[in-house]
Amino acid sequence: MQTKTIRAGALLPATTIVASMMLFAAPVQAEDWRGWNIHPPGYPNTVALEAFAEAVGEKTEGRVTAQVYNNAVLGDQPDAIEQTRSGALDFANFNMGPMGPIVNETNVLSLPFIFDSVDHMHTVMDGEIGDRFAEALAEKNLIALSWFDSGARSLYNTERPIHTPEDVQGLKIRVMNNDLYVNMIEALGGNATPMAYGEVYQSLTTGVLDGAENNYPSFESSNHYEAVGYYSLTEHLIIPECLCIAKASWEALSDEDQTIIEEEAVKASQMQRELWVKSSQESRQKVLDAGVEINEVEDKAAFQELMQPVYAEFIAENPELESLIDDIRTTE
Ligand code: BDP
Repeated sequence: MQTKTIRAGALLPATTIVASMMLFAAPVQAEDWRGWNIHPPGYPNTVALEAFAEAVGEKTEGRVTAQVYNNAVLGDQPDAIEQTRSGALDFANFNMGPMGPIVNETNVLSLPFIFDSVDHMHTVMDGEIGDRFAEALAEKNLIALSWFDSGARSLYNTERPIHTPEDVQGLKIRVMNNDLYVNMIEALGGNATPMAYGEVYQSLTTGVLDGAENNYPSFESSNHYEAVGYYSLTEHLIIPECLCIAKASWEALSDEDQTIIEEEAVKASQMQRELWVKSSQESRQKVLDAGVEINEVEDKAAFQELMQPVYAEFIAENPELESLIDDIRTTE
């Protein structure tokens, strides 16, 4: 391409050459990136995303300026995933739960009790298996540059502490947008209601819902803890989140800027994970102080046992993903 332009230029009058040189010398138009975030200011993910945005502006010397829009003001999560896939949004922090309906492989991360612990999840996602998920996301136009923590999700409700699956019987529980979670709650005998995050608080206070499930920081920052009395440590889901860039925005970058942005995304995830630990402790204390009863679940195996049909159905529908499940389970 370049050789051709130069050769054609050799035949052009001098004035045209000067004019086109000026064009080349003109500063490259800065990219103004818009980033989606579901969380409020001060939340670990928000702090890390804002630090990322600031560092991107500085390190690219303004070639990319990025702004984070908090509290899902740019749309709820399934909608924001589509907007980022199409390039209408440039970057986002997405949970892999609502990603399942779009990137089928990521459903594996929504299988209850797939990870033994948050450490196990980190080992898996930071290794070769994490790269496989990133490839699957890239096929759907999402460039996952790093993985954020989202702790372990536990059930909470207005009615009673949950010690055994029987305690879930008949409870109306909100879940994120993914059929796997509907199957999960139904396998425990509850009634699952998929609902946007922003609508849950009101539904808890009006009795449309009896409960929901989430990690400590979200349970607290969403104010759901004000509406329910019991938080039971079922820890049934450990779902990673990505810092994702729209493929179109990514491909518009120079190699140099891609390197800068990737480095900053990795730094952001390190920061987010550190903040996460502290924030989880603080949120736990805050909800305790507010009078929420927190209980350990002694017999988690009883819950895990009931997940067998959920796994069986998933594997029957997605036989090609069975080896991925095995690879996660056998990663230490
Ligand atoms: C939070 C996740 C967020 C989800 C939310 C939910 O960080 O991405 O949208 O839970 O339950 O923990 O919808």
